[in-house]
Amino acid sequence: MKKRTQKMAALLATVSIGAFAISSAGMAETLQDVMKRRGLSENDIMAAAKTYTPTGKHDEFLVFSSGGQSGQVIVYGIPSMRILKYIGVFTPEPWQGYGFDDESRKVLQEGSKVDGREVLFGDTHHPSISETNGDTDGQFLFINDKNTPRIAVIDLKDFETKQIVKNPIMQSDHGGAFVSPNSEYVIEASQYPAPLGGEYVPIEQFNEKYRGAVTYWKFNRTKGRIEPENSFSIELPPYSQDLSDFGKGPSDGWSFTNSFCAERYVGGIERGRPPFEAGCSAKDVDFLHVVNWKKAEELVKAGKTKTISGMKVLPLDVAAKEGVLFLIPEPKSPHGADVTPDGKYIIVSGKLDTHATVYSFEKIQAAIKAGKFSGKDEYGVPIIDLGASVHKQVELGLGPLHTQYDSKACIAYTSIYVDSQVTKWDYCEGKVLDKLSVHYNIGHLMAMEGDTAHPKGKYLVALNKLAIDRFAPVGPLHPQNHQLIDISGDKMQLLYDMPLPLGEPHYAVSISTDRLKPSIRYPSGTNSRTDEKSPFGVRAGSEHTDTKPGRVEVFGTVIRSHITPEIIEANEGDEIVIHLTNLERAEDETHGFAVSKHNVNLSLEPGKTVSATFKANKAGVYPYYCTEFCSALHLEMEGYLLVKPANYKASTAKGKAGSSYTKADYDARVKANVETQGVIDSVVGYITSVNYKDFPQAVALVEDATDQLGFAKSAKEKSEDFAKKQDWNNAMLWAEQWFQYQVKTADIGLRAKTHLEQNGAKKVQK
Ligand code: K7E
Ligand code: CUA
Repeated sequence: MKKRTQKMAALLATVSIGAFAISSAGMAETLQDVMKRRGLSENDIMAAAKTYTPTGKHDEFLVFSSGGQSGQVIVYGIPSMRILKYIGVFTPEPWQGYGFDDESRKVLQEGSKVDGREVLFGDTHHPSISETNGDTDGQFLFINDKNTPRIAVIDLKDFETKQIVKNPIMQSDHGGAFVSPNSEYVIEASQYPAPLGGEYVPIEQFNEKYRGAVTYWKFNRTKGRIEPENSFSIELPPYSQDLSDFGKGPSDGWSFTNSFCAERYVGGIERGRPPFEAGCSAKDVDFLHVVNWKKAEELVKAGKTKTISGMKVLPLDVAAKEGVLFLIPEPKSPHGADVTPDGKYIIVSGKLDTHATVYSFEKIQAAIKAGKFSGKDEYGVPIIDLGASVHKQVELGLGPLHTQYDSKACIAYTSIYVDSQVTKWDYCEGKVLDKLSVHYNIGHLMAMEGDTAHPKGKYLVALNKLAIDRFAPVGPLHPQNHQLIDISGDKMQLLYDMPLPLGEPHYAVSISTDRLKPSIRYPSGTNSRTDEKSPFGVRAGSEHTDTKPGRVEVFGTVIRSHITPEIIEANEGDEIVIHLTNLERAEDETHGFAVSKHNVNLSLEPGKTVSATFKANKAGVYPYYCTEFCSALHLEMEGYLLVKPANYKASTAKGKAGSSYTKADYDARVKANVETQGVIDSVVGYITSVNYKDFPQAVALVEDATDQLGFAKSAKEKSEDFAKKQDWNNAMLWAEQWFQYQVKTADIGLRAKTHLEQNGAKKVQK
């Protein structure tokens, strides 16, 4: 017993000598020595200095990257390139309990149940942050799934997926998710033409019956949800629509979607036909779709739509006739349509052309107004003359793809796929300014807030398709490679290679960290997937279990370091429903909950209520436990699910569980507790002797410590009550629980003390 108290005192002592220990170590090598030993140049050191982020310092920008086929979103910081989180979106993610608790499974299943099948992966391509006046506002994140056309809504208050909407008319998508300047709509354009609504039509009727489409999903910002009933689509010709962007400023109210395979070619290698790749690139131009979505919105309101699979669709002939849809030729098999920050231009690059084309919105409007069309396509859509709408065409390199913008006026960066380069250029003057080689075969690229009305410049990330020789080999499947580039000067400088172990990430978006205001806890008893109070949340002391024939329903809680209840009894074949509420208020005090040999794994962040429903299909003894190392007694955060066989008769055999204790044990425990209180008092003495109230982090820790001390007090009272009744067993056990709360108090107190010492707390006059 005494030993534990001594340990605590030793712990306290290490805190105060820690600073000395650090300064005495590592004196031997100089910076030059390290550079020599590791073969680093001065340029390397400069790059390191520009990215290295010391302990405790935060990144200037956060990035939300597509996780590709992993169906997740990857969150990392810039300039450190440290990964902070994977957000489960279209795929179950066990650590976050995503797809394992009933609440999140509902979100996932709403999006993953497709015509009776369950699709548990997503090919995520383009994330997009909600915008206000064309600038990212940090409230919501959207991302599309190309394979099973869907859009997910992630709330950036807690970085959790809240909603997945399936597109009922498309069979694949690509041109999403991108938001209108005030996030009224999230756009999603189809990729591979197919009959709208998903019916079967022979491929020979491709031109007549196969179609593309673009969907405008109505977003309700107050509710934080997409409203399918207020959303609409526009039917498009069966060209392979590709990427989309919304206009802003002067072009607000319009959207732009490029396309490839305007040839409408259908391959069939096995039938002796040349492949898709030959037929889809045979002609010199494809079409940029120019859409007046505000006008489309009016026509939808006026009832000019037909309904396909529950979706309001503006028919192609109506869109063509009513001035909603126009086409402009674009050279050759383009990829990417990116509106400039001022909304005056749209840049499209041809994968098989060395040029980027800068379209002028003003010229496009003039041509439309004057009715100056070079003709119509087969579906009656007016075609605007390329020459009449172009501002500049600039030769950038082999295989230009995507474009992002700088904080400096007229400066753009375009990814050059075949050359594996980034080209920096001036789209106003049509001049190339700089080129930087990357490794290898860059796809998208991303500048800080580089697709908004006010890009931040500073850094650029190259999202490369191949990693080849950049990292230590880890087998035939290579990591992805995001390369960080400094764009603050005239010349671009490569700073850092980050391997990403999830892929393939197509696009990423960034935001100034200070624009994000995520919460650190939920109001107690919250269903985080609906943002509402859970009907299953309980407070401390009102935990209970409802048992009915065939069903056991537990309303429990978790808090350092126990789960209530600790024993759950059921019969073989019962349905078991466990609702748990995390009673913690303290930051980062997440508990987990897993049941032996069952597919149950929950994550309970402070305040959250989650539920698990499963079948106890086999009799046995199943330990359950907390999966997060939450406290010193985390391993003891455990319990038993006891599943009795059918027709089980209680055994008459005598049994015993645990040890028994005497008065001497109790007295020794109490004596040790009193000494521990002395240690706690000294920590409290230090904290209250400094200006801890000026440190919000310390204040939060002190609040938590005060909570724990309150629990210690009530355990102490219980032990004293049992002592009065000379029930030494229970008296000793409650005295031990009293000690456990003291340990938690001391642990938190020491954390506060360290924080205060490291952040320069000052003595105050009492
Ligand atoms: Cu891979 Cu935007 Cu889907 Cu280009 S996309 S690279
Ligand atoms: Cu709670 Cu470990």
